[in-house]
Amino acid sequence: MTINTAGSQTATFLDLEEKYGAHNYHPLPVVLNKGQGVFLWDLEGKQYFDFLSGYSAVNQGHCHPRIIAALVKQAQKLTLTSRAFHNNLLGEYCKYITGYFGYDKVLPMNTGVEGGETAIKLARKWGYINKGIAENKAKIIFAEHNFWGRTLAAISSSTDPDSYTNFGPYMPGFELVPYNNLAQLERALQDKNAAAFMVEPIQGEAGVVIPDDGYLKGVRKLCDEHNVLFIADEIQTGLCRTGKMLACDHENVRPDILILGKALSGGVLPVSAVLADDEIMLNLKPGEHGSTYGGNPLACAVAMEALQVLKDEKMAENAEEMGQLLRSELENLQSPVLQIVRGKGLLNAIVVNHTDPNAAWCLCLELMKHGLLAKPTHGDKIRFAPPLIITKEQILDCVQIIKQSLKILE
Ligand code: IF1
Repeated sequence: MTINTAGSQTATFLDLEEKYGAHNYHPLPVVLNKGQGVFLWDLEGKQYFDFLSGYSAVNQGHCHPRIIAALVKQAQKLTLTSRAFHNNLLGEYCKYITGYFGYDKVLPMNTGVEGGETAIKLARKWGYINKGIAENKAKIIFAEHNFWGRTLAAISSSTDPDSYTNFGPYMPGFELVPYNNLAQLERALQDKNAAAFMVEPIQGEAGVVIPDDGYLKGVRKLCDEHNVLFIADEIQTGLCRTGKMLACDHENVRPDILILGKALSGGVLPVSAVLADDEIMLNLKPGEHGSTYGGNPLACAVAMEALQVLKDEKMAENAEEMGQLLRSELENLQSPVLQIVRGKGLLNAIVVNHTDPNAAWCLCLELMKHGLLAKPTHGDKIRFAPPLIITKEQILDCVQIIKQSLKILE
């Protein structure tokens, strides 16, 4: 891989990763060493707008002062007790987050995929105990083109060959239906062994695929009619990213199990959470699930501050307003290369219309050159998802960078 980097320092760091790190990513050739708000800086001191936000983990902006203060304060007192003992943060956090989202209970985990695994275990257990499904017959339904992580269970529900090839055999009891298709979902839910339907309210990795208005309401209705749990994976769409606190709020639907992650810690450390009411959550007895770091006091302190900041700084409202501005400005460019501009709030993507299969990658390199960092997803799509604190002036500056960068493809 030949890299034309400005500084030898960058080349040094890229070489270290190349030589000593697994090659499970293909990042843009930039080495960052500082982040603040909507900005990132590289080793040479060049400033960038961050249009990826850590895949929506940095909704509150890089190194948000209140979140960092909460981290530092707690880090000097107590970071981990394990769940073998109680600590003085977990109970307060459980009360705070269940009140914040309106559920009876929370099960704290770390990564998003652990949240997904936890939700599926809760759904299977509920299927056997509450729905009376025969032992080991529970079915979990997923939407095609879903993405919920990299574990063997997660890739067992994937339709992306890059995610599952040569990782078999796969988890049994998983079924797929087309996304945004209520008729096909209804057919699948008629199976008496169906325990849950797990779905992203907007499919992020698939390229910000937004279902028809009414889809989520339809999912809710069908799950009620067929006594199947509705699991919403809001790990990427939640926490103000789409212009509401949860993407489900756009249709006023309440999932039976809500999974959160990423921005739950404002990009500071892995924190995820699974929320559900007692009928589902209390099926789990002591010793049946957990994790070393789940519910650690450091994560509790950070998550409470990260959640409070979202409300105090009205980030959902700003995401809604800035997202509309970004999409309308991009459409007004009338660039022949910008085939589609789509999104909700500040979860947006463009589809690049060009004969060169590497056009999206080339555009991202050009954007990087002009001070904006974004990454292609699945070939021709580029996600535009800045931190939710971005201002109108910054959006307009970014549109100018995008306009200038598009010239390389026009
Ligand atoms: C990577 C993608 C995004 C997620 C949803 C669960 C998880 C994710 C909707 C699991 C994680 C991350 C994983 C990260 C890049 C990023 C990603 F490109 F991989 F697909 F956002 F779209 N549900 N998404 O988006 O959460 O275990 O990672 O904390 O694997 O490179 P996690």
